[in-house]
Amino acid sequence: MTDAVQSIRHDWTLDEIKALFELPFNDLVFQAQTAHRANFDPNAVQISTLLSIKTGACPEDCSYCPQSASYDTGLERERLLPIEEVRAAALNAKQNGATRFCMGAAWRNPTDKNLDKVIEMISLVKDLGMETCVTLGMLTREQTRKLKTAGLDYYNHNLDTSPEYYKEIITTRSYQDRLDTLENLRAEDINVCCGGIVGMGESDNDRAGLLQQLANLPQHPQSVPINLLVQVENTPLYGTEELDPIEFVRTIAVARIMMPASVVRLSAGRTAMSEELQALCFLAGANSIFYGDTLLTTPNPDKNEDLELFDKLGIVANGEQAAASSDNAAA
Ligand code: SAM
Ligand code: DTB
Ligand code: SF4
Repeated sequence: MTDAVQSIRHDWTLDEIKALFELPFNDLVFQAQTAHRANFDPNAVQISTLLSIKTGACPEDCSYCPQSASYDTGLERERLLPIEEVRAAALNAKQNGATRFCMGAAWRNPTDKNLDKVIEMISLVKDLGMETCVTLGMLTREQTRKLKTAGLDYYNHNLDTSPEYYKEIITTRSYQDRLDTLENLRAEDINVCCGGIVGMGESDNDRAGLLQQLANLPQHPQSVPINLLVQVENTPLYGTEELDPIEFVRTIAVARIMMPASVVRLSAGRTAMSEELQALCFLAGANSIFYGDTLLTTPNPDKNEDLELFDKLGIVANGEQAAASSDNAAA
Protein backbone atom coordinates (compact mmCIF):
# COMPACT_ATOMS: atom_id res chain seq x y z
CA MET A 1 0.00 0.00 0.00
CA THR A 2 1.42 3.42 -0.90
CA ASP A 3 1.61 6.38 1.46
CA ALA A 4 -0.97 8.16 -0.65
CA VAL A 5 -3.50 5.42 -0.02
CA GLN A 6 -2.69 5.23 3.69
CA SER A 7 -3.40 8.93 4.07
CA ILE A 8 -7.05 8.55 3.03
CA ARG A 9 -9.12 9.36 6.10
CA HIS A 10 -12.80 9.56 6.94
CA ASP A 11 -12.57 10.87 10.49
CA TRP A 12 -11.71 14.54 10.09
CA THR A 13 -12.61 16.83 12.99
CA LEU A 14 -13.64 20.42 12.44
CA ASP A 15 -10.66 21.62 14.49
CA GLU A 16 -8.20 19.74 12.28
CA ILE A 17 -9.78 21.20 9.16
CA LYS A 18 -9.76 24.71 10.56
CA ALA A 19 -6.10 24.28 11.47
CA LEU A 20 -5.37 23.47 7.81
CA PHE A 21 -7.27 26.57 6.67
CA GLU A 22 -5.24 28.67 9.11
CA LEU A 23 -1.81 27.46 7.96
CA PRO A 24 0.50 30.03 6.42
CA PHE A 25 -0.52 30.09 2.73
CA ASN A 26 2.81 28.76 1.45
CA ASP A 27 2.77 25.86 3.90
CA LEU A 28 -0.79 25.01 2.96
CA VAL A 29 -0.13 25.08 -0.78
CA PHE A 30 3.07 23.06 -0.33
CA GLN A 31 1.16 20.39 1.58
CA ALA A 32 -1.60 20.35 -1.05
CA GLN A 33 0.88 20.16 -3.92
CA THR A 34 2.70 17.29 -2.16
CA ALA A 35 -0.58 15.38 -1.79
CA HIS A 36 -1.40 16.14 -5.40
CA ARG A 37 1.94 14.85 -6.71
CA ALA A 38 1.63 11.66 -4.66
CA ASN A 39 -1.60 10.83 -6.45
CA PHE A 40 -1.72 12.52 -9.85
CA ASP A 41 0.26 13.79 -12.77
CA PRO A 42 0.80 17.38 -11.54
CA ASN A 43 0.45 18.90 -15.01
CA ALA A 44 -2.68 17.11 -16.20
CA VAL A 45 -6.17 18.58 -16.02
CA GLN A 46 -9.29 16.59 -16.90
CA ILE A 47 -11.83 18.43 -19.01
CA SER A 48 -15.59 17.91 -18.92
CA THR A 49 -18.25 19.66 -20.95
CA LEU A 50 -21.70 20.48 -19.61
CA LEU A 51 -25.06 20.53 -21.33
CA SER A 52 -28.36 21.55 -19.79
CA ILE A 53 -30.79 18.92 -21.10
CA LYS A 54 -33.79 20.40 -19.27
CA THR A 55 -33.68 24.05 -18.32
CA GLY A 56 -35.57 26.15 -15.76
CA ALA A 57 -38.95 25.84 -14.01
CA CYS A 58 -37.42 23.79 -11.19
CA PRO A 59 -39.69 23.25 -8.16
CA GLU A 60 -36.76 23.55 -5.71
CA ASP A 61 -35.88 26.91 -4.16
CA CYS A 62 -32.06 26.82 -4.08
CA SER A 63 -31.17 30.48 -3.43
CA TYR A 64 -28.19 30.42 -5.75
CA CYS A 65 -29.89 28.93 -8.77
CA PRO A 66 -31.17 30.78 -11.84
CA GLN A 67 -33.26 27.72 -12.76
CA SER A 68 -35.58 27.74 -9.75
CA ALA A 69 -39.22 28.57 -10.61
CA SER A 70 -39.25 30.62 -7.38
CA TYR A 71 -37.15 33.42 -8.91
CA ASP A 72 -37.80 35.45 -12.02
CA THR A 73 -34.37 35.38 -13.66
CA GLY A 74 -35.67 35.74 -17.21
CA LEU A 75 -34.31 32.33 -18.16
CA GLU A 76 -36.00 30.71 -21.13
CA ARG A 77 -37.52 27.41 -20.03
CA GLU A 78 -36.90 24.33 -22.10
CA ARG A 79 -38.37 20.85 -22.03
CA LEU A 80 -36.13 17.81 -22.13
CA LEU A 81 -33.96 18.26 -25.24
CA PRO A 82 -34.53 16.04 -28.26
CA ILE A 83 -31.94 13.28 -28.50
CA GLU A 84 -30.50 14.63 -31.77
CA GLU A 85 -29.63 17.93 -30.09
CA VAL A 86 -27.83 16.05 -27.37
CA ARG A 87 -25.91 14.02 -29.96
CA ALA A 88 -24.81 17.18 -31.78
CA ALA A 89 -23.64 18.84 -28.54
CA ALA A 90 -21.80 15.71 -27.40
CA LEU A 91 -20.07 15.33 -30.75
CA ASN A 92 -19.01 18.96 -30.62
CA ALA A 93 -17.65 18.50 -27.07
CA LYS A 94 -15.68 15.44 -28.18
CA GLN A 95 -14.25 17.29 -31.17
CA ASN A 96 -13.16 20.06 -28.81
CA GLY A 97 -11.29 17.56 -26.67
CA ALA A 98 -13.61 16.87 -23.72
CA THR A 99 -13.38 13.35 -22.34
CA ARG A 100 -16.51 13.55 -20.19
CA PHE A 101 -19.94 14.84 -21.14
CA CYS A 102 -22.11 15.98 -18.23
CA MET A 103 -25.84 16.43 -18.69
CA GLY A 104 -27.83 18.44 -16.14
CA ALA A 105 -31.58 18.67 -15.63
CA ALA A 106 -33.50 21.19 -13.52
CA TRP A 107 -35.52 18.57 -11.67
CA ARG A 108 -36.15 17.83 -8.02
CA ASN A 109 -36.04 14.20 -9.16
CA PRO A 110 -36.56 12.45 -12.50
CA THR A 111 -39.80 10.61 -13.31
CA ASP A 112 -39.25 7.06 -14.48
CA LYS A 113 -40.33 8.08 -18.00
CA ASN A 114 -37.81 10.92 -18.10
CA LEU A 115 -35.13 8.67 -16.68
CA ASP A 116 -35.62 6.30 -19.61
CA LYS A 117 -35.07 9.20 -22.01
CA VAL A 118 -31.91 10.23 -20.17
CA ILE A 119 -30.71 6.62 -20.37
CA GLU A 120 -30.97 6.85 -24.17
CA MET A 121 -28.80 9.97 -24.00
CA ILE A 122 -26.24 8.19 -21.83
CA SER A 123 -26.05 5.37 -24.39
CA LEU A 124 -25.43 7.72 -27.27
CA VAL A 125 -22.69 9.60 -25.41
CA LYS A 126 -21.02 6.32 -24.48
CA ASP A 127 -21.22 5.25 -28.13
CA LEU A 128 -19.27 8.39 -29.02
CA GLY A 129 -16.51 7.14 -26.71
CA MET A 130 -16.89 9.71 -23.93
CA GLU A 131 -17.38 9.23 -20.21
CA THR A 132 -20.88 10.10 -19.04
CA CYS A 133 -22.09 12.12 -16.08
CA VAL A 134 -25.64 13.20 -15.28
CA THR A 135 -27.17 15.37 -12.57
CA LEU A 136 -30.92 14.96 -12.28
CA GLY A 137 -31.73 15.59 -8.60
CA MET A 138 -32.76 12.97 -6.05
CA LEU A 139 -32.79 9.30 -7.03
CA THR A 140 -34.40 6.19 -5.56
CA ARG A 141 -32.39 3.01 -5.21
CA GLU A 142 -34.30 1.53 -8.15
CA GLN A 143 -33.34 4.52 -10.31
CA THR A 144 -29.65 4.23 -9.40
CA ARG A 145 -29.86 0.54 -10.36
CA LYS A 146 -31.21 1.50 -13.79
CA LEU A 147 -28.46 4.07 -14.28
CA LYS A 148 -25.82 1.52 -13.34
CA THR A 149 -27.24 -0.95 -15.84
CA ALA A 150 -27.15 1.81 -18.47
CA GLY A 151 -23.41 2.11 -17.86
CA LEU A 152 -23.41 5.61 -16.35
CA ASP A 153 -19.90 6.60 -15.25
CA TYR A 154 -20.57 9.50 -12.82
CA TYR A 155 -23.53 11.09 -11.06
CA ASN A 156 -23.23 14.68 -9.82
CA HIS A 157 -25.10 15.46 -6.62
CA ASN A 158 -23.69 18.29 -4.51
CA LEU A 159 -23.95 18.82 -0.78
CA ASP A 160 -23.36 22.49 -1.55
CA THR A 161 -22.51 23.75 1.97
CA SER A 162 -22.41 22.74 5.65
CA PRO A 163 -25.49 21.05 7.17
CA GLU A 164 -26.03 24.16 9.34
CA TYR A 165 -25.99 26.68 6.47
CA TYR A 166 -27.97 24.44 4.11
CA LYS A 167 -31.28 25.46 5.72
CA GLU A 168 -30.54 29.11 4.91
CA ILE A 169 -30.01 28.27 1.24
CA ILE A 170 -32.67 25.66 0.40
CA THR A 171 -35.96 24.98 2.16
CA THR A 172 -37.57 22.48 -0.24
CA ARG A 173 -35.29 19.54 0.64
CA SER A 174 -33.01 18.50 3.47
CA TYR A 175 -29.35 17.63 3.81
CA GLN A 176 -30.45 14.11 4.64
CA ASP A 177 -32.26 13.89 1.26
CA ARG A 178 -28.92 14.61 -0.41
CA LEU A 179 -27.07 12.06 1.75
CA ASP A 180 -29.73 9.43 0.94
CA THR A 181 -29.22 9.82 -2.82
CA LEU A 182 -25.45 9.63 -2.34
CA GLU A 183 -25.95 6.38 -0.45
CA ASN A 184 -28.13 4.97 -3.25
CA LEU A 185 -25.38 5.81 -5.73
CA ARG A 186 -22.66 4.17 -3.65
CA ALA A 187 -24.81 1.07 -3.23
CA GLU A 188 -24.74 0.67 -7.02
CA ASP A 189 -21.06 1.53 -7.24
CA ILE A 190 -21.64 4.57 -9.46
CA ASN A 191 -18.79 7.10 -9.31
CA VAL A 192 -19.90 10.09 -7.29
CA CYS A 193 -19.23 13.70 -8.24
CA CYS A 194 -20.08 15.69 -5.13
CA GLY A 195 -18.92 19.08 -3.94
CA GLY A 196 -20.35 22.46 -3.18
CA ILE A 197 -20.51 26.19 -3.70
CA VAL A 198 -18.54 28.82 -1.85
CA GLY A 199 -19.08 32.57 -1.87
CA MET A 200 -22.69 32.21 -0.72
CA GLY A 201 -22.11 34.31 2.41
CA GLU A 202 -21.20 31.21 4.44
CA SER A 203 -18.81 31.38 7.39
CA ASP A 204 -15.31 29.88 7.63
CA ASN A 205 -16.87 27.11 9.72
CA ASP A 206 -19.37 26.36 6.93
CA ARG A 207 -16.61 25.92 4.35
CA ALA A 208 -14.73 23.64 6.75
CA GLY A 209 -18.03 21.86 7.54
CA LEU A 210 -18.75 21.18 3.86
CA LEU A 211 -15.30 19.61 3.38
CA GLN A 212 -15.77 17.61 6.58
CA GLN A 213 -19.03 16.16 5.25
CA LEU A 214 -17.47 15.28 1.91
CA ALA A 215 -14.32 13.67 3.32
CA ASN A 216 -16.15 11.78 6.06
CA LEU A 217 -18.56 10.07 3.64
CA PRO A 218 -17.99 6.28 3.63
CA GLN A 219 -16.06 6.80 0.35
CA HIS A 220 -14.54 10.02 -0.86
CA PRO A 221 -16.43 11.27 -3.93
CA GLN A 222 -14.32 10.36 -6.96
CA SER A 223 -14.83 13.91 -8.20
CA VAL A 224 -15.19 17.01 -6.02
CA PRO A 225 -16.48 20.14 -7.79
CA ILE A 226 -15.72 23.38 -5.96
CA ASN A 227 -17.99 26.05 -7.42
CA LEU A 228 -17.62 29.76 -6.78
CA LEU A 229 -21.13 31.23 -6.70
CA VAL A 230 -22.14 32.71 -10.04
CA GLN A 231 -24.30 35.60 -8.95
CA VAL A 232 -27.43 35.79 -11.06
CA GLU A 233 -29.73 38.80 -10.86
CA ASN A 234 -33.04 38.19 -9.06
CA THR A 235 -31.81 35.12 -7.21
CA PRO A 236 -31.77 35.70 -3.43
CA LEU A 237 -27.97 35.41 -3.31
CA TYR A 238 -27.43 38.14 -5.90
CA GLY A 239 -25.34 40.88 -4.28
CA THR A 240 -23.75 38.60 -1.66
CA GLU A 241 -20.38 39.87 -0.51
CA GLU A 242 -17.68 38.24 -2.61
CA LEU A 243 -15.36 35.65 -1.15
CA ASP A 244 -11.72 36.68 -0.82
CA PRO A 245 -9.92 34.90 -3.71
CA ILE A 246 -7.15 33.67 -1.39
CA GLU A 247 -9.80 31.99 0.76
CA PHE A 248 -11.07 30.30 -2.40
CA VAL A 249 -7.59 28.92 -3.12
CA ARG A 250 -7.32 27.77 0.49
CA THR A 251 -10.60 25.87 0.06
CA ILE A 252 -9.21 24.05 -2.99
CA ALA A 253 -5.98 23.25 -1.13
CA VAL A 254 -7.77 21.88 1.92
CA ALA A 255 -10.04 19.77 -0.31
CA ARG A 256 -6.94 18.37 -2.04
CA ILE A 257 -5.27 17.48 1.28
CA MET A 258 -8.40 15.90 2.77
CA MET A 259 -9.39 13.93 -0.36
CA PRO A 260 -5.96 13.28 -1.88
CA ALA A 261 -7.01 10.69 -4.47
CA SER A 262 -10.14 12.51 -5.68
CA VAL A 263 -10.24 14.73 -8.73
CA VAL A 264 -10.92 18.28 -7.52
CA ARG A 265 -12.73 20.38 -10.09
CA LEU A 266 -12.33 24.13 -10.38
CA SER A 267 -15.97 24.47 -11.41
CA ALA A 268 -18.39 27.38 -11.78
CA GLY A 269 -17.17 30.94 -11.35
CA ARG A 270 -14.08 30.94 -13.59
CA THR A 271 -15.26 33.85 -15.73
CA ALA A 272 -14.77 36.05 -12.67
CA MET A 273 -11.26 34.70 -12.02
CA SER A 274 -7.96 36.02 -13.36
CA GLU A 275 -5.46 33.69 -14.98
CA GLU A 276 -3.27 34.10 -11.91
CA LEU A 277 -6.07 33.00 -9.59
CA GLN A 278 -6.81 29.94 -11.71
CA ALA A 279 -3.09 29.12 -11.82
CA LEU A 280 -3.01 29.23 -8.01
CA CYS A 281 -6.00 26.86 -7.93
CA PHE A 282 -4.14 24.36 -10.13
CA LEU A 283 -1.09 24.75 -7.88
CA ALA A 284 -3.32 24.06 -4.87
CA GLY A 285 -4.48 20.79 -6.41
CA ALA A 286 -7.40 21.45 -8.75
CA ASN A 287 -7.13 19.03 -11.67
CA SER A 288 -10.37 19.29 -13.60
CA ILE A 289 -12.41 22.05 -15.22
CA PHE A 290 -15.60 22.56 -17.18
CA TYR A 291 -14.64 23.43 -20.72
CA GLY A 292 -16.86 25.19 -23.25
CA ASP A 293 -18.46 28.61 -23.32
CA THR A 294 -21.51 27.82 -21.16
CA LEU A 295 -21.92 25.98 -17.89
CA LEU A 296 -25.60 25.02 -17.63
CA THR A 297 -27.14 28.45 -18.14
CA THR A 298 -24.36 30.92 -17.30
CA PRO A 299 -21.14 31.79 -19.16
CA ASN A 300 -17.84 29.95 -18.81
CA PRO A 301 -14.50 31.13 -20.27
CA ASP A 302 -14.11 30.75 -24.02
CA LYS A 303 -12.26 27.56 -24.91
CA ASN A 304 -9.44 29.48 -26.59
CA GLU A 305 -8.80 31.37 -23.35
CA ASP A 306 -8.51 28.04 -21.54
CA LEU A 307 -6.17 26.60 -24.15
CA GLU A 308 -3.97 29.70 -23.93
CA LEU A 309 -3.84 29.42 -20.15
CA PHE A 310 -3.01 25.69 -20.34
CA ASP A 311 -0.29 26.52 -22.81
CA LYS A 312 1.21 29.20 -20.55
CA LEU A 313 1.16 26.84 -17.59
CA GLY A 314 2.35 23.76 -19.48
CA ILE A 315 -0.84 21.95 -18.51
CA VAL A 316 -1.87 18.95 -20.54
CA ALA A 317 -5.59 18.42 -21.01
CA ASN A 318 -6.78 14.95 -20.07
CA GLY A 319 -3.29 13.61 -19.49
CA GLU A 320 -2.61 10.63 -17.29
CA GLN A 321 -4.76 11.23 -14.20
CA ALA A 322 -4.45 8.74 -11.39
CA ALA A 323 -1.01 7.60 -10.32
CA ALA A 324 -2.20 5.85 -7.17
CA SER A 325 -5.11 3.66 -6.16
CA SER A 326 -8.43 5.39 -5.64
CA ASP A 327 -10.35 5.47 -2.40
CA ASN A 328 -12.53 2.67 -3.80
CA ALA A 329 -9.57 0.36 -4.06
CA ALA A 330 -8.39 1.33 -0.61
CA ALA A 331 -11.77 0.94 1.08
N1 SAM B 1 -31.23 19.90 -10.17
C1 SAM B 1 -30.15 19.06 -9.86
C2 SAM B 1 -29.58 19.29 -8.49
O1 SAM B 1 -29.71 20.38 -7.97
O2 SAM B 1 -28.97 18.35 -7.96
C3 SAM B 1 -29.04 19.13 -10.88
C4 SAM B 1 -28.68 20.45 -11.52
S1 SAM B 1 -28.04 21.71 -10.42
C5 SAM B 1 -28.04 23.16 -11.41
C6 SAM B 1 -26.33 21.25 -10.26
C7 SAM B 1 -25.47 22.05 -9.33
O3 SAM B 1 -25.15 23.30 -9.93
C8 SAM B 1 -26.04 22.45 -8.00
O4 SAM B 1 -25.95 21.41 -7.08
C9 SAM B 1 -25.14 23.60 -7.59
O5 SAM B 1 -24.08 23.15 -6.80
C10 SAM B 1 -24.62 24.13 -8.93
N2 SAM B 1 -25.08 25.52 -9.16
C11 SAM B 1 -26.33 25.91 -9.49
N3 SAM B 1 -26.40 27.25 -9.60
C12 SAM B 1 -25.16 27.72 -9.35
C13 SAM B 1 -24.60 29.03 -9.29
N4 SAM B 1 -25.33 30.12 -9.52
N5 SAM B 1 -23.29 29.16 -8.98
C14 SAM B 1 -22.54 28.05 -8.74
N6 SAM B 1 -23.01 26.80 -8.77
C15 SAM B 1 -24.31 26.63 -9.06
C1 DTB C 1 -21.35 21.43 -10.51
O1 DTB C 1 -20.90 21.23 -9.36
N1 DTB C 1 -21.32 22.58 -11.16
C2 DTB C 1 -21.99 22.48 -12.43
C3 DTB C 1 -22.32 20.98 -12.52
N2 DTB C 1 -21.95 20.49 -11.23
C4 DTB C 1 -23.65 20.52 -12.93
C5 DTB C 1 -23.12 23.43 -12.60
C6 DTB C 1 -22.76 24.87 -12.39
C7 DTB C 1 -23.96 25.68 -12.69
C8 DTB C 1 -23.68 27.14 -12.64
C9 DTB C 1 -24.91 27.95 -12.92
C10 DTB C 1 -25.49 27.75 -14.28
O2 DTB C 1 -24.78 27.79 -15.30
O3 DTB C 1 -26.73 27.59 -14.37
FE1 SF4 D 1 -33.37 23.00 -9.21
FE2 SF4 D 1 -30.93 21.98 -9.11
FE3 SF4 D 1 -31.31 24.62 -9.47
FE4 SF4 D 1 -31.85 23.57 -7.12
S1 SF4 D 1 -29.82 23.65 -8.11
S2 SF4 D 1 -33.16 24.99 -8.25
S3 SF4 D 1 -32.60 21.55 -7.69
S4 SF4 D 1 -31.87 23.00 -10.88
